[in-house]
Amino acid sequence: MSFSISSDFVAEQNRKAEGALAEDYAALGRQLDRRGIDVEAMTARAAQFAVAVPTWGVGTGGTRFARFPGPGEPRNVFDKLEDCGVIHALTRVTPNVSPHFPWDKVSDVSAFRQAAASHDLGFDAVNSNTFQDQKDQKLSYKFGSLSHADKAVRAQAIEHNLECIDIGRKLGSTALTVWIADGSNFAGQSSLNAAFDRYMEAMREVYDALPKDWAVFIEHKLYEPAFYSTVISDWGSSFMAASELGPKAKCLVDLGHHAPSTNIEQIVARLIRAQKLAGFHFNDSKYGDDDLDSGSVDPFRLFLVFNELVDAELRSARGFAPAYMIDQSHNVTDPIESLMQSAIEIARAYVQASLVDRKALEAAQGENDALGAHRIVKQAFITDVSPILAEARRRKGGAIDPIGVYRASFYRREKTRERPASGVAAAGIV
Ligand code: PSV
Ligand code: MN
Repeated sequence: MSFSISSDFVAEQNRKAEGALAEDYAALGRQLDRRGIDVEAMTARAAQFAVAVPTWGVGTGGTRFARFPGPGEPRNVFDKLEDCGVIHALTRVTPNVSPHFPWDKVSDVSAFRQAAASHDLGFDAVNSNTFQDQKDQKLSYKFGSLSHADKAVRAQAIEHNLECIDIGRKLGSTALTVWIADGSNFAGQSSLNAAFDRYMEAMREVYDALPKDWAVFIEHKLYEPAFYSTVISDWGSSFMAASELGPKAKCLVDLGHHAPSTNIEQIVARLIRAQKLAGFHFNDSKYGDDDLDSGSVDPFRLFLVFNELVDAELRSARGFAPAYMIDQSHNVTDPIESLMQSAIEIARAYVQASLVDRKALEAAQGENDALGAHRIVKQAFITDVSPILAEARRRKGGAIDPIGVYRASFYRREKTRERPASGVAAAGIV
């Protein structure tokens, strides 16, 4: 029998924290009431918020220098789902997982789907991987995949994406996220235009194979692993590609994939306007694509992104239905703890952004009251909405203090016994 955290254990732990939460919730309710905000309405918003967890995020990540495996890491996709299930059971904010293929490839897709359901999990976008060579792969992606100079390599990469759609269909997913590592390391190595044209030709085939209710999410990234040029380097290239492909193609924003100090919330606003915002890979960073925990470096930026998202939601912006997913690499923490903390921080930004007095903001903007407008936004950001988040979790059967309960359960210690180290696990845990 594999160890799991029982709902009785969560309830027992919650009992110790319920009194304090009730007091804090009431106090916050009075504070918001003075601002004309109904705390119950905010708790209802928190309760319906969801962000998907990446299956690759529950294994310990690594850098190009080293990977330091953690104890009790998942050994296969079923272990990964079990860990994702814990994250959802305690936070109640991560009902879906985003799988990555071939890392998550299994011979029996329905067993994969059933295992997810047994942990109360569904599926968000499926991710293809043509940025690595797999064992027994015929042609190499060393010099690119969908934009490779050789048509045969492009065909192989297209085939892989079609297979991802096929698996995703069986899982109940409705979107494919395509990130390619294609690019060049030397000026002159690759024709900037021809590579993009080849990419478009290949993506056309992927696009044409999308089922009726599916979308393809194009994920841009400025650099890495290519260090001179990247084929889909920025939201301009992604937008150009998505626009040419058609309405089912949209642009996915990974927060770590921009030049330092890029105004990401403005990109988000533009993509919303163009009805091309696919969704997000949330993470945080200080320098590059650091894949740190969401909200751990720049929570204000995360809030400002949600300020645009909530604004679009509340004014029912056309075509607005973004997919929220986490994409992080956990090198020095327990991945389950990092993902729980991150999901909570993302939900926090959503609720904080929901507090913005939008009528007052519009008035201040109209009057060119720069500081007044800023204070309205800032007031929402500095409001501690923790009691709302905790109360939403409690009402949904989650933990008031997810990380505290997780630690008290000794889940990791139990998994360390159940999952002896193989010494080969990697981010993809193939
Ligand atoms: C690339 O850096 C990326 O953000 C893409 O989303 C990949 O699928 C993911 O990381 C995992 O390598
Ligand atoms: Mn990503």
